[in-house]
Amino acid sequence: MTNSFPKGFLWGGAVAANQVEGAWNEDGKGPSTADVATAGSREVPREYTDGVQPGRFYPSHEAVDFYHRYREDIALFAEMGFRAFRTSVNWSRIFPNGDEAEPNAAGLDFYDRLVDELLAHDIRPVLTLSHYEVPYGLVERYGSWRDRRMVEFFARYSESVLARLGDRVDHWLTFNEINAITLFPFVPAGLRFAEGENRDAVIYQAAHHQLLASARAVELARQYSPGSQVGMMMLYPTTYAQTCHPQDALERVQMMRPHWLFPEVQVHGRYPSWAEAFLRGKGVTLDLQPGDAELLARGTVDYIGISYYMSVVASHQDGGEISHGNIAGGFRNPYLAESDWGWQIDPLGLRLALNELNDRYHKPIFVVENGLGAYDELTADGRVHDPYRSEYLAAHLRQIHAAMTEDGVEVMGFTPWGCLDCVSMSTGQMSKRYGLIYVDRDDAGQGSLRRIRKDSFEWYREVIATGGASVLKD
Ligand code: BGP
Repeated sequence: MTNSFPKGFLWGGAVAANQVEGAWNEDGKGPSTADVATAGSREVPREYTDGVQPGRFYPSHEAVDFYHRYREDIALFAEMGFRAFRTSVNWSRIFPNGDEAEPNAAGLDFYDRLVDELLAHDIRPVLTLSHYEVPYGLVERYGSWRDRRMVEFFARYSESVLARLGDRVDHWLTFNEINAITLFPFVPAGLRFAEGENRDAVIYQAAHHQLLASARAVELARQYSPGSQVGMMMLYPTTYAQTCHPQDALERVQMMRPHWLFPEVQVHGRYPSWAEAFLRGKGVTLDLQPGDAELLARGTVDYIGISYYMSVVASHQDGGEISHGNIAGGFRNPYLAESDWGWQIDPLGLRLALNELNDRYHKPIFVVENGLGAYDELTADGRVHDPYRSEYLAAHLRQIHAAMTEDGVEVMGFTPWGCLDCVSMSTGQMSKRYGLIYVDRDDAGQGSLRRIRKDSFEWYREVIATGGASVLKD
């Protein structure tokens, strides 16, 4: 173990349904929040239109056509030696409007075939029930997660998925980056606001509904997928106090609270002691109903899934230049390099994240997202030479290994983000690529969709084949 990762370590890759599948209106699928997101860039924010508007370009509608090409893609994952593959089930494939009484059989059939294909290659599916898409019908009719009825709609959806796939899937995640609701509320939760409304009141009430829904899904997983492990999943922004000024240290705690709130509830099964004052400070009084506390207490998770891309800096006063790229906010850290999209690169911050989570929650941690969004060039030799990507991943893997061997953290596996190039969540671009596999498609949706192994593909194959020893010896 000192020179490699443990035998059962889950090496693999991760994507999300709405960013790879395409086929946005095939086989009965309804539109989702992801399907109303236009293409943007680092400078131009994506627009979330009111329904799908004719003449606009929506990158998720075709994405990289995984819906039709999953067999070819899974064969490539198997070639790299994947033991696990994380994707999500697209809610609006199963309940096209979200509030139907019965699921769409064709939607369930697709995930059934997908799971079987993975298992045939000895790759374990890691399935997220909700990854950044909500059936658009629920946004229009109920205002999405601001409405408590969403808990029942989600439970019905989860039950359909778990009943169908529960016998073959042994790793589940309930909500992707559940804490991101406070950072960009439309993408994970379909929230829109009326003028003058207290946004925090809407956000934290919606978050409460998601926490209840997550607990329901955990309970249903125990019933339909016995023996499986169910995780919560959060974006982890390691946060540094800018100076040793005590107020900066306090600021750091305050910046982390909106993130910690979620594992507090999902791991411990109750709101932490600081929650009430924290929410009151934002003018929020939660509508808690009889039975909520008991449900949260019953629906606790087995493990913590994290995405880790960056660290941030907290300061109680003007901390200098704001780091505009970092989706988690904060000030620029002069000690760190950044990606082409301004995300600050900090491998050691991942070791700190793993330690902090381990110290607080004592649960196994699965690094289900990490990676470098970068411009790639398909060169004249028909290849993509991307040493920057393998260097980035290797540096993070070394820190995971250090956390395991030197700090005693239990890490279950590593599934780098966007193992197959896909549509960027924040910008809608194809040119922000994370993949080990290149997909021939550009920002305007043009291209053959052909798959090409990047240099990082060969690198990762070697990493997996050697149980990680190849990155530890460098
Ligand atoms: C996470 C999301 C993913 C994903 C990734 C990279 O926040 O869970 O869906 O896309 O970030 O982000 P982006 O695509 O914006 O570069």
